[in-house]
Amino acid sequence: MTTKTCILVGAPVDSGKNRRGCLMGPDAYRTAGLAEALSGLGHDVRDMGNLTHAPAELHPDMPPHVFAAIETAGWTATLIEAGEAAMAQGLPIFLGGDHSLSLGSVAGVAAHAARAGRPQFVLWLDAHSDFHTPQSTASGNLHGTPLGYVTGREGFHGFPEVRHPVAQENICILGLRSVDMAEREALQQSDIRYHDMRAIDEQGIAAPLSAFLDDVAAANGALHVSLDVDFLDPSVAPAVGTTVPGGATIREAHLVMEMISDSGLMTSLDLVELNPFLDDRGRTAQVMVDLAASALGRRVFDRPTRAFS
Ligand code: Z70
Ligand code: MN
Ligand code: MN
Ligand code: MN
Repeated sequence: MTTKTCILVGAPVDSGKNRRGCLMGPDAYRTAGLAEALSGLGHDVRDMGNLTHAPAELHPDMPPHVFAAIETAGWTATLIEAGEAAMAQGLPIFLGGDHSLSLGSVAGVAAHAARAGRPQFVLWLDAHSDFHTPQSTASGNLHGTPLGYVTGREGFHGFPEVRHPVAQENICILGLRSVDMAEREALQQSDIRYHDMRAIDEQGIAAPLSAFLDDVAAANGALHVSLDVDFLDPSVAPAVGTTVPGGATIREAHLVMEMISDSGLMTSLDLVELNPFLDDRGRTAQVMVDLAASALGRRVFDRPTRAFS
């Protein structure tokens, strides 16, 4: 595969839910050897260090049950700017941080794509659909809202305006097995494509992913991949606050990453929801680093490059 300039963007976002610990994520990825793994594959790696969030103010229309809305709004503004800037330098890898960082990372990379005249696509690897709005969330946890925000759903009062919403039909979610009622209805009415674990058990994970990658290639799209730790089964990735049994295996997850790498289409990546406080001797951080390496060309044996469109 071609050599990339990988821009590591530390985003110790911990405001997207009540349980603390994701702020330690960026350093756990560094400790597990992310930079060394990527440079070992021949990539140029630049670690930008950790961001700190911009100040923000509470908007009177933000529902009061929403947790830490001001801090997350500040992170969103910071990450939009950092994401757009990092896209101009290479392939950003956002080191989370909880999934509320993706309000900013996705909006930022989408702004870059819009300026380059390319459609933005998003592959969401997650047990959850994260399609809530601040009004529809029952938990009040904004890590359950990034796909709502970046597609331009209403109600994110006090957050930066989404100037370049991601088209629903350009989003594919894989791994679903925990979807709230309000989200289910909104998802079913949307053009987002989603494949729950039952569909993956029945058809395998390669078929839906391959169809999506074909569409990205045909549209000359930019592809953002957002990898939530809870996409994986908790038996192999315990370091996450919201464990849901029945997740992807190590083999399924590596296959997804290898297919992404073979496609040559990925332009940005989030590694989110790692809570090192809950880890077992660093094994979840190591799995996430291994998966990032697979997405960036690590192989046992090379295969002939698969043609996407
Ligand atoms: C639930 C909520 C969620 C991630 C949990 C869970 C959301 N739908 N997202 N973990 N990454 O609270 O809105
Ligand atoms: Mn560019
Ligand atoms: Mn998530
Ligand atoms: Mn999740």
